[in-house]
Amino acid sequence: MAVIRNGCESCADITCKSTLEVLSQDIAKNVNTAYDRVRSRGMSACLFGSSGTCCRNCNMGPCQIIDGVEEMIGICGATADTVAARNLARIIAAGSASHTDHAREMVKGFIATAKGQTAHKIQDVEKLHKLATLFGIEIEDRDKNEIALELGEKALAEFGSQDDEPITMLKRAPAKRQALWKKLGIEPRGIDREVTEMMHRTHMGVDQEYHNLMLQGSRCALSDGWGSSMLSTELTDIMFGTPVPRRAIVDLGVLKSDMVNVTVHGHEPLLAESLCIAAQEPDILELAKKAGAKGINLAGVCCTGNEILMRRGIPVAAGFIQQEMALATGAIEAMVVDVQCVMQSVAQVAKNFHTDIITTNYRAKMPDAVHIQFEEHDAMNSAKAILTKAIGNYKKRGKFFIPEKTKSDVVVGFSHETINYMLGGRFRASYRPLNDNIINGRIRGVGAIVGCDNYKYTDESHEIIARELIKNNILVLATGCAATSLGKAGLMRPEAAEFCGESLREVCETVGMPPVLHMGSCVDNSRILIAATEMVREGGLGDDISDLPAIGTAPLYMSEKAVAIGQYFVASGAQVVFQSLPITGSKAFNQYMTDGMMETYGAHWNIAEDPKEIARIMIEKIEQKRDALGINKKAERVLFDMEMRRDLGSGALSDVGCHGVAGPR
Ligand code: SF4
Ligand code: MSK
Repeated sequence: MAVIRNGCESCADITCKSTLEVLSQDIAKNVNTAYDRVRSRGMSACLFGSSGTCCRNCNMGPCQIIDGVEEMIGICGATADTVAARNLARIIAAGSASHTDHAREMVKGFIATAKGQTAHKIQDVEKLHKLATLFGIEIEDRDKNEIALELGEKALAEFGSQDDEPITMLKRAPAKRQALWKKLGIEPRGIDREVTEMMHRTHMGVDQEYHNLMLQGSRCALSDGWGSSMLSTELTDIMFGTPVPRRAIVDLGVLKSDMVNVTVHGHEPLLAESLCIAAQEPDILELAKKAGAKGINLAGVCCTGNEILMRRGIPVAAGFIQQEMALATGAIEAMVVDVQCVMQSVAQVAKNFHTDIITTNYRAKMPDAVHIQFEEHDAMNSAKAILTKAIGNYKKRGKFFIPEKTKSDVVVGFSHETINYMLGGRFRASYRPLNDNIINGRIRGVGAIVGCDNYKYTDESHEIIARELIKNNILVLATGCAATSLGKAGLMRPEAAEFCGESLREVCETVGMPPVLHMGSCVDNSRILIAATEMVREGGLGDDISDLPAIGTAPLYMSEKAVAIGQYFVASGAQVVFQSLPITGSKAFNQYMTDGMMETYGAHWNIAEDPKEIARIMIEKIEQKRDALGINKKAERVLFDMEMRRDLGSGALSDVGCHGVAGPR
């Protein structure tokens, strides 16, 4: 029984309006949420677990280690430094493996599409040619599907490569960074190989030196960021279209009282894209009408939501922490899930209502859910079977509550290409205007807010950080559930320029863009790597990512994937700030991660709990980079004259459509 949602000692207060509205309804009185479970457990988290010093890597243990206490080292002699480093390295391996397995499915779907075996088509031929050229594939006078097939096969080979050659995408990084990785011996080879080697090196009695463990930790994370995640993002764009700015809506108010509500939750967009197509098929619409509904209302949850939001303008109902609340509306006929970030509790919440939880991937089943396997080669029939099941539930819907007024407008779809066109124009697409605006101080720098939601900290954290950053003229890039939360906060509308400092406001108003740019799902953090590389390539801001006035944060991280992302950012030269990391049980390792890594990578991890403190650190680091670049002379206030406005305005959102953004497809 769950009524007390606020005031829980182990979790932060809920401030989200739609969550509070839904949970205060009578129909939600039996819904048990993550907040309730923390409260009812009545115990705080294990200190050894939270500080990274519990080892269960062999059966002589588990061993709980206390740093500096001789009797409290492992039975095998492992110290707190070794155990904390091994544990963190395994988190990175698990996070990288998740992105990698997701990416492999996307590459296989891409190959099937190139062979004409799916309902999809190769859409972005320009990007196909660019990537094919990077992979050394001939493009002249060749059919797009033939090129795509060769590209897909070469991409797939990178997963299992046994050569000692670096993965292909690494060539996209700044030359100086590539040279550093080579010198350190951490250029990723086969993508799967780095995860396997990480798991091997953390087995009992293998690598027992934390610097050395973290070299492989970096290589493993880089194989994710510059390997699997980047491949996934790029091939998904080629197949489903590279995102362009479009308007959409987010929050629980996107559910519809007179339609069959189907939420799509998880990560791999192959399923979601197929559902989008199937939901418009005449036979499915007819079936919905027969059931008394006006049609099918698809809505996203978590990162699948971000994928279809970016490419189709399909609304997002909820981020990670709201998945139970979405069900508690009683208005959802089916929640269709695939992999990652699906709480097991959703099947229990659904039991209170007419809702089916439909698992669709053989890798991810759950007790009390219905399983309908999604077959990529028979995608339309799979998608129709899922929708038919959902339609069958519509008549069974009982009392429900949709917080209809709680929804926010957003403009999304800021791929790195869009940022290029947006500021430079389609015919002279470049990052020059962005770099120039950073150099002249109108934009002080770039802050990335990424990652999950987490019941442990206030759900306003993303918003607090973003508001501080834009107030201080820092442009914000967002991905994952952080992006959903910032959309809900109203910061992804061009009108949010009013919350910016004066000079960022001028830039946003001139271009017509929001000060917080939605760049996609959690695999799409690779877009941020590319954007950073483009800024370096454009010139004037140093010759490596570590020179840029840019920094990232995942303030409410929950998933192991976020740690892998944090480490590939750091190893790529970008500083990050997290609210916590399970490394504090080892003084030396903690010191290395939060300071010592600077010497190796020109970047390190920062830890701060309070969102305002996170923002302060981000601003301070950005100003330090500006000082080092010599661009921190007190910026004269330069008002935009007509010529400047023409320069900026000629590009962008007018070209790619932000003043006249696309609506939902
Ligand atoms: Fe204990 Fe060492 Fe085994 Fe870990 S590997 S459980 S520290 S004996
Ligand atoms: S879904 S990894 S909760 S961002 Fe990508 Fe959201 Fe974090 Fe999952």
